[in-house]
Amino acid sequence: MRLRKITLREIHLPLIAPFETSFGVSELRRILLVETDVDGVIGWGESTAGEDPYYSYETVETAWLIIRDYLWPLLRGKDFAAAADVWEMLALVRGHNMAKGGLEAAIWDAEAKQKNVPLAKLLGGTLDEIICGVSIGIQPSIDALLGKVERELAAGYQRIKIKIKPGKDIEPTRALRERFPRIRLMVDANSAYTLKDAAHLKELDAFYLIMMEQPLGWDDIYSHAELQRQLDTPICLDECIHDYEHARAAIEIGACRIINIKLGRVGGHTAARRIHDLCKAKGIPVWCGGMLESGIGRAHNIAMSTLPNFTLPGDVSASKRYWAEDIIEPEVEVTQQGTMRVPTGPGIGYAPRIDRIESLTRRREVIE
Ligand code: OSB
Ligand code: MG
Repeated sequence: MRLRKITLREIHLPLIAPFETSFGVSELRRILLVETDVDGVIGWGESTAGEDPYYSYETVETAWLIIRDYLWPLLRGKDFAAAADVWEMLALVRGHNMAKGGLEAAIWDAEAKQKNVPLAKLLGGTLDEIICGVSIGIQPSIDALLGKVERELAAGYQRIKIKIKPGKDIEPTRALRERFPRIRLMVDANSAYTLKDAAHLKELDAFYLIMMEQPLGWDDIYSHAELQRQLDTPICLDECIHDYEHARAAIEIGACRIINIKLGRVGGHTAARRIHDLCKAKGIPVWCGGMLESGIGRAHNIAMSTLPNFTLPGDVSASKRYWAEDIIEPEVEVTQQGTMRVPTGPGIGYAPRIDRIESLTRRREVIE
């Protein structure tokens, strides 16, 4: 296989409602789509880099530059046997996993299409239905939050995650737990606390959460181990886990009992699968995180979630929770049981709507 051409596009897609986390509010997604031509077969990927360097240091701008000026030259004119070999070929570039992940995922889609198999199968996925949860941004009031959770539960979602930050943590969680005593509930702080808040975070133990996601520093594995020793609630790491070695360190020192795998954060399917396999061997359950992706990134998340250790509901939810109209066909839908059926067509199994993508495109560059 040889990569012949890359087309980068930045599309602008307004969220149907603002999404607030401890690091800011997102209303309009700027999304970097990566189209790869692999021996004439087209594959699609999405870089999950954000508009601003707040979740991680990457942005749409940095990912674009890294793909064009550093990743493309590493692949140009080179033969490889499979998409699984691409991650290693990009190793010269340190970090920039969201840039790598968007490109690498597109090559996986192309290989699956070339072989006429679903991407999930090519990855070694074994599940034909995946389980889904929702991530709910910080709400203006507790009533607004309760109403929102009620609607998501009625839609069938199996797990509710709420975003928290100092001052908007204990009370919303308490209110939800009182109203819905039996649901699978969790919180995600996106690194809004420090170890000085340990006693405060310990108050959340009273609400028997299935986990607390990334309470401390985005790159601080060690402090999470100190915190985990003080909490009954399992810690799940998100931001901290950039690669296999971080996952191994976190597990070995007891910094978490669960890991959220995001394709972009770890640099694509090959890296994600390695982390998945490590967690499986160590008895650490994983689930698929989300980054407010368009249908392209969402489709890759679904394929990844078919690996056998994705035993907890992921932040993989229906297109219509985010977009008035998605950029793929059909849109991603969830069943009344809070599951998704994995598509059986070749590659990601959802067709990019080229006309719609073109009309949303603000910037385009062909690299060959
Ligand atoms: O921490 O999981 C996160 C969105 C943007 C940045 C970080 C996170 C999130 C979410 C949304 O929680 C998940 C989704 O796509 O639904
Ligand atoms: Mg998170």
